[in-house]
Amino acid sequence: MAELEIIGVAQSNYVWAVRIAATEKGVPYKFTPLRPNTAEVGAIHPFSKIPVMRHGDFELFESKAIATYIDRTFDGPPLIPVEAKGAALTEQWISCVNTLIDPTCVRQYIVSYVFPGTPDGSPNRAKIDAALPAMEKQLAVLDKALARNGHLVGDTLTFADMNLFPIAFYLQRFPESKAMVQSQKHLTGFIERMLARPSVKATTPPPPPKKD
Ligand SMILES: N[C@@H](CCC(=O)N[C@@H](CS)C(=O)NCC(=O)O)C(=O)O
Repeated sequence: MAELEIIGVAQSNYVWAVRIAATEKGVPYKFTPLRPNTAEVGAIHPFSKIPVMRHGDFELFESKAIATYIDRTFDGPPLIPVEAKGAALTEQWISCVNTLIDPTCVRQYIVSYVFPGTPDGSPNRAKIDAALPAMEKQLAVLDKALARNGHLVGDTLTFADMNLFPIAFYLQRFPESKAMVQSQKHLTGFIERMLARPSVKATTPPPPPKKD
């Protein structure tokens, strides 16, 4: 069988989730580090976002679609439960994280620190402060969900957990969100357990360079 190729930037939460998924599934893959909005990525993704995937002559974009393809194509532990309720709950949490939590926690809050777009490059305080009330509520929802069994769905790891983990990990890097995560013990425990997994250790992106 052709080698799977995952394309994107290692630091992207969506790329990281897909790499964790391939590793959990036990699928060897080639990682091609390419930025969004490059010709190669744009040749696969119509809006030139990452991750994109190639497997032989089959090309795919969207992280959930890529994870589903990996799950159904290769042998290995299921990333998405086969039975209807588990599959639906996995879909539910992926959709919730991608449409509600990522826009607030990553695109609004984290991006305002990392790519602030301010004249002097300082964090965009207005955008950060505006995100905080929604983030409080969102992290409390995640904590409650994780309180049941330590996973978002059932009592085993699914792609819903893999999809959430990179966001939760990055939230620990910034002051307000670090404090919020620390106040949610089930979310903190989830991050610690995920960090101990070989799939996460094998795919963790290098830390950002220290600023002077
Ligand atoms: N729904 C997409 C989201 C992908 C996405 O937004 N990727 C970001 C990086 S984390 C990106 O490519 N951003 C570049 C841009 O929007 O121009 C997925 O699940 O793959």
